[in-house]
Amino acid sequence: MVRNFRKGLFATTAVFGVATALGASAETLDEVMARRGLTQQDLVAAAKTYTPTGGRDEFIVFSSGGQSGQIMVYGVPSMRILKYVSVFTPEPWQGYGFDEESKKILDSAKVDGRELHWGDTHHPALSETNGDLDGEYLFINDKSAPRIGVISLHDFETQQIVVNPILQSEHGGAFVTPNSEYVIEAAQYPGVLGRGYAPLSQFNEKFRGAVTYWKFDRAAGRIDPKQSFAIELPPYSQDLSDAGKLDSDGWSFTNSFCAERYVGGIENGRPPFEAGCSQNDTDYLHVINWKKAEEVYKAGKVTMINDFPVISMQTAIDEGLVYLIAEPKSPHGVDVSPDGKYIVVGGKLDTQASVYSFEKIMKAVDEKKFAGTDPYGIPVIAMEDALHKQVALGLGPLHNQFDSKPCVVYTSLYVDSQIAKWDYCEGKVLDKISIHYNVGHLVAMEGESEHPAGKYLISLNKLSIDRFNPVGPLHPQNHQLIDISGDKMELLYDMPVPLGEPHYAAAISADKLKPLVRYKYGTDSRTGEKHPDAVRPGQERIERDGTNVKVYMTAIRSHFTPEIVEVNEGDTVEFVITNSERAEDETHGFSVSTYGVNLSLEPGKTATAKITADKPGVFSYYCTEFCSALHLEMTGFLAVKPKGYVEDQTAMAEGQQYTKDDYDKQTANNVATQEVIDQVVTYITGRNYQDFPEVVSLVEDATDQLNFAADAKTKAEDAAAKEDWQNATLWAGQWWQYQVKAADIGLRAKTYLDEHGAVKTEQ
Ligand code: CUK
Ligand code: CUA
Repeated sequence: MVRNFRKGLFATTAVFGVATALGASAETLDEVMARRGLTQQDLVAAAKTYTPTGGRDEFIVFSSGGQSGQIMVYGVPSMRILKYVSVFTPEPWQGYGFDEESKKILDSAKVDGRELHWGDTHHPALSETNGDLDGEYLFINDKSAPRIGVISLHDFETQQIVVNPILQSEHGGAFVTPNSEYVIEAAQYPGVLGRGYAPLSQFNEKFRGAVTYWKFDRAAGRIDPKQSFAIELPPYSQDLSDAGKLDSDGWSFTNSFCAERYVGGIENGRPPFEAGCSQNDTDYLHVINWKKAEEVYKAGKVTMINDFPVISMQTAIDEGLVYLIAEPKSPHGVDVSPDGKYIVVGGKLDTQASVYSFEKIMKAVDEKKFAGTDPYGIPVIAMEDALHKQVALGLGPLHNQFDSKPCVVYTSLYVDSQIAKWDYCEGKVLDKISIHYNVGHLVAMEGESEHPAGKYLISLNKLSIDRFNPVGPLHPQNHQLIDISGDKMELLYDMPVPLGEPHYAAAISADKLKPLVRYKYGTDSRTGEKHPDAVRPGQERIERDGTNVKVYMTAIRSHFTPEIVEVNEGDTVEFVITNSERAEDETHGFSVSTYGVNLSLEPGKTATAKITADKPGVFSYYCTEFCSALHLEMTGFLAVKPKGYVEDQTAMAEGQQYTKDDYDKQTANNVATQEVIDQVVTYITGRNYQDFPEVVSLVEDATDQLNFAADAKTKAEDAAAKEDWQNATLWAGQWWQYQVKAADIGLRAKTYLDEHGAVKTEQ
């Protein structure tokens, strides 16, 4: 074993030697190009996206996961997927919806008492400070049930889900105001506010849309429903929204696609919704003064619906909160330019994109220059009084994203399967690129902030048709990476997305994200607070209160404490487990066979698995992450005694008997192992390791393990003094286990120092 350690220590150098030798005899670049049929242009694209081993990405994308109810996180330009963050859907790997802590979040996400096991995520929004992305929080909507999820980017976990009390359907969320004061959520399909009933024949009178402004409490990192409000809107089928910024800060914009207020009914011989909702040439852009609406709400001029404050349409008209502007046929995306001066709208059934001027809109509002009112009395501003430019782009303009270059915007053309690059100030097309196929949203790096970062654009395509190896009738979607740094757009990479149908994605500079490496000891990750039942090693115990059994447990490589839990049939058992590791990435799992339990215990985290022991038997629990060489040994038994079972007092029969020889062999091995550890320690402490925070934390971890080793050593020696060779040998074995872990961490630290150019220090 000792020899193996030495091998491990020096193997790295040998491996590098071999790799170099192989490289010399490998194919040349020309040969690879010929064999794979690659062009010069392909090579340039590859060089722009290829990320060598150990390399990191410049941007991080948070893509909606559509029907999965999750969010997909990937890097740009490599397009490597890094994580799925579960929001509305249980996800076993991360224990989301399996530990009691996260079940509370999913419980609070019930709608009308109904537990929902999925969500339709469309629009992620990153939190902003002064109009720029700050990398702290992420919000996302569920279109199928009107909900918003709040994700902390400190650990990429869902912290909260709020259910909209008045909407039955939503789509125009999540969009944030420039200091994340509010998260905007607009309705989609009209309903009776409060999810009530009215006959469809009274659609015009009883059905409504609305926009909700969810107050975000930055200090708490949560939406505060008690400070949130909504504004009642006509039943126009509101669609996307965006918040104003700079010049237009304090205002928000929401479009709509069925101002016809058409109600279909194919079964009764009526033309379908699609005919009735696209009959008129225009729909309405809603222009809303949310700052003023906030004052109106605070002044109490609201109606309570399902205990939620709603500003009625009449109040909104009286107070001058809402205006309408005609927008071309069945619009979809509405996006405010980085300087806040323009609002760009794509009309799905129009070939043009329309650019509205905020200055002109304000002029009409100030001069009360209206073309009339809608059927509900809301002032309508004439399109020509608000329009800056209209530009013919192609068929099916949907969504818009802004470049770092002034006045440059990119618009997706769904029907044409193209992206148009154009100048919204001058109103001219600059370039077009074909994509494969049917693009929905598109995302440019930080393209929604006041300071877009440019460089890359991703086309989020709905269909992939024939792009990838076939996997049956259900195809992945296709995210295509486009280089936008030059005058011409350049397609770089296709990424299949096999999760759900992504709609929008948000992209941020990677250096703005500062996620945790480990939790503070004993953290309930779902609240971010200290878990009341977290224990440290040595404090583990089993407590019984009637038929409730609580197991205060720790997990560390490679054992749970306690390892045997005995309960009675019918007991409720709660395993509250703290991962007492400090080492980066040393996550343990916890499963109880046949009981449907899986926890994810990242270093420092505390989580609870709760079961009803309704089936007598002996069930193993085990760690579900391959955490060390002795991972398979990270196990234990839950013994569920049948009702009325009478104990019989037999002592534990050992499978193996140990002698003094065994003990001596083990201790000799341990002493030799210690020499190797000492060498590694000398190596590390002989270098400026304290300049490397990563290494400092590894050294702390190793020190922890060595302290455990010392403790096991004492136990072994005590047993040996009593000539109890059984326990002496077993404890000596455990002493060695801790040494192995310390050595493993020490080697990680040594490798890190070697790779990061640590220098020798004076001893
Ligand atoms: S929507 Cu799907 S492509 Cu929900 Cu933003 Cu336009
Ligand atoms: Cu812990 Cu495997």
